[in-house]
Amino acid sequence: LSKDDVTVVFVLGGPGSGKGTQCAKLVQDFGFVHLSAGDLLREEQERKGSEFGELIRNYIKEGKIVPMEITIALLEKAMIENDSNRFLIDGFPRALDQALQFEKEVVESTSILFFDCPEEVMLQRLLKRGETSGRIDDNIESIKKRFVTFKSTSYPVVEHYRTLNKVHTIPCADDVNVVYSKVKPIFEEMFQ
Ligand code: UP5
Ligand code: MG
Repeated sequence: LSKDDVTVVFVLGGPGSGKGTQCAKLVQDFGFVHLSAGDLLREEQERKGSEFGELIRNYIKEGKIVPMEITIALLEKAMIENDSNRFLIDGFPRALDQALQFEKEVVESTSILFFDCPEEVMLQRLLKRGETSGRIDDNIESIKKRFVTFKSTSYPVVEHYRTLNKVHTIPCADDVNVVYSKVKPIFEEMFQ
């Protein structure tokens, strides 16, 4: 795939920062296809006959990053299957080597959205969602591990792209619609 033909926006931010929620709104207004790396991994984990099911489950529960060969293969497959040229890639890359590998193997990113959120806010959102989500990582032990991984390994991806001037940072502790009112103009400017 070439950057001239395919637009990829990486949507990054800590666990519970609202990546999925904001992507759903962008899909409606801007016709992007939303690919959540976490959702793709959860689907693969549940797929009968998957050789990675058990591994993915363990990594997610421990808040660890699944080996990138698996995630990149799932993303690449989803991009090829989707007949679109605009993708929001949500929750990936989660480590610098993943960013470099994806851009080498699949396509270079156009832009990065970074949802910046205090941990306390993310914690409350995830605990609340955990009452009904059924996600094996929406419990206090897993959430704490996810925060550690985000700070140590995933946040450096944002810093990397900042040096390339590709990052749009959005504070996201406010209501969903207030956050979106900051995201929308960025997309209008870039993609309309
Ligand atoms: N909510 C959202 N916005 C709100 C707002 N403004 N005000 C009030 N409430 C708000 O939102 C989370 C919750 O908060 C929801 O209940 C929502 O209604 C509410 P959501 O939009 O789901 O936030 P999001 O940032 O998408 O949170 P998520 O939990 O999905 O983030 P994670 O990054 O933790 O999860 P992900 O699914 O991306 O990854 C899960 C695991 O998969 C990782 O920990 C890792 O083990 C593995 N993984 C990989 O190994 N590699 C990858 O590339 C991707 C994932
Ligand atoms: Mg999500």
